[in-house]
Amino acid sequence: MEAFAWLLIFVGRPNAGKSSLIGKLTAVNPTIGKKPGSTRRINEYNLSKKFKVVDVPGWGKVHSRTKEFEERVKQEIVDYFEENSFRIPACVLVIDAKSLIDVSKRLSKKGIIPIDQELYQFLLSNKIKPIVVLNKIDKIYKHEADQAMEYFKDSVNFNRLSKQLQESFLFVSAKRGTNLDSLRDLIRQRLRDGGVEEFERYIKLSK
Ligand SMILES: Nc1nc2c(ncn2[C@@H]2O[C@H](COP(=O)(O)OP(=O)(O)OP(=O)(O)O)[C@@H](O)[C@H]2O)c(=O)[nH]1
Ligand SMILES: [Mg+2]
Repeated sequence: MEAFAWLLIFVGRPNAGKSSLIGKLTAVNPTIGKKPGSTRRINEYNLSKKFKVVDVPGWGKVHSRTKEFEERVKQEIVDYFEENSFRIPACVLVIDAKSLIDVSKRLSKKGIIPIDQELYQFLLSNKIKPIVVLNKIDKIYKHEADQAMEYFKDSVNFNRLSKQLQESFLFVSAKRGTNLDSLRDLIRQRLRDGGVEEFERYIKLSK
């Protein structure tokens, strides 16, 4: 049987920058790609014998892939979280700030719950306290980033969240390195809260 390990997970839509952030914050180098769908399966990387960082494929539509592929990936992710939620002290929901507004507004007009919000609720329902990062802020103006953040917070009923969850939303740029120290600190805080502070040292800005 596989030895027990704690998990730090990065999830989000295709192309949001999950693999890039893992590359910046840990010693592992996952595949990064220009096109959505670069990460094809759930990849677990050992940071130590008892601690892994998990790079998850994008949740949602990838143009070059079939509907069946998308559904299979979603099911794998759902199963993975349901099986492992008890050993996930920290989980980062990565959102592409630029596409958030475009996509979300279009969908919510049609009465469809946008994917990033759906994912957030899904994580909460699995007793996970997500850290939300709006990534790629180097690509947009500050007022657009603020607007995207407000929009996201509204759609997940920010005011009703616990104080700890409310303090777990931040802007970052994996590309420029903006605010990655704050992200690192939040992840470390979650590890401390989960009683696994011995793994804090694996979360550092190494590149
Ligand atoms: N401008 C900009 N580009 C970024 C940033 N973070 C990631 N990217 C780029 O976005 C693209 C996707 O990055 P990945 O890290 O592969 O994204 P992912 O979420 O792992 O994607 P999938 O595995 O396909 O779900 C790459 O071209 C990255 O270089 C950022 O902060 N700013
Ligand atoms: Mg990836």
